[in-house]
Amino acid sequence: MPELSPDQFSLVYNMFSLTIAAMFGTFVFFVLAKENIAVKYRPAIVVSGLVVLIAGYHYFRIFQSWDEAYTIGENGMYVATGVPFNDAYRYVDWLLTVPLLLVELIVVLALPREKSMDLLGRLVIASVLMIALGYPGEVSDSGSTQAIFFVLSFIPFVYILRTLWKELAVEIEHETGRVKELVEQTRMVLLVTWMFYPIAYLFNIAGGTADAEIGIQVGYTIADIAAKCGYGVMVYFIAREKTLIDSAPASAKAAGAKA
Ligand SMILES: *C/C=C(C)/C=C/C=C(C)/C=C/C1=C(C)CCCC1(C)C
Repeated sequence: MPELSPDQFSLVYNMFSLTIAAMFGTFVFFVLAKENIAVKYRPAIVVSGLVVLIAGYHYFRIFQSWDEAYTIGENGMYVATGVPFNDAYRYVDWLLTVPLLLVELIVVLALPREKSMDLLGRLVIASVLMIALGYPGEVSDSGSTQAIFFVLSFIPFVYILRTLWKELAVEIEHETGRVKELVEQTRMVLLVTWMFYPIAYLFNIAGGTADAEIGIQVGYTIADIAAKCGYGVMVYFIAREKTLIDSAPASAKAAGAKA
């Protein structure tokens, strides 16, 4: 654990605190907003709520672990207490939440059952592999181990993004108007936010300096808020729009389809 200046320590401390607030705040939003959504799309909102609840809990533990890992030394810098900072909370969190994020999207699209199951099966397996293969590199101090597991984890990462991009493009063609726009935007949010993770991971390879440690923690934290809260709210917008369309009279639906 590198020595940190008070500003560096506080930046991470405050980012963790902000993330706890964002996760639980978004959870309350989903609980309240669920009522606006037709029963058919509600599971997507329930899963979005689960994701931010699970992540909020893990951030609480990550926050505690950060606080226990450092103490103020005689030189006024933050030094390691000897209690290791627990990276496993983050990876356990991803192992649970990443497949659920993919479920959110597939459920709200309401694809034909067989298509949903096929896509989900492949994406969930790939996402579990991606996280499980990233972990040994994240906790290793050896540059070559970090690099090898980066590459191994990157393979399922590309597979997921490519599958979502290509296969969802076909499904998006069937959507119209506002829903189509929202699905395209949500897919883009997923792509951009997920790219933050391998970039933040690269700070590991840059070495165990204070700046690298800050880059990793702040990078993952910003990515988690965007990829869970921001993306979850996008999924809610899709569900809301589909609810409105489904409950509109048939004539309005036809007009909507033409627009
Ligand atoms: C809410 C948490 C999310 C969306 C986490 C996503 C995590 C990734 C996309 C992680 C990807 C990684 C690589 C592609 C290579 C290096 C190791 C990882 C696990 C950081």
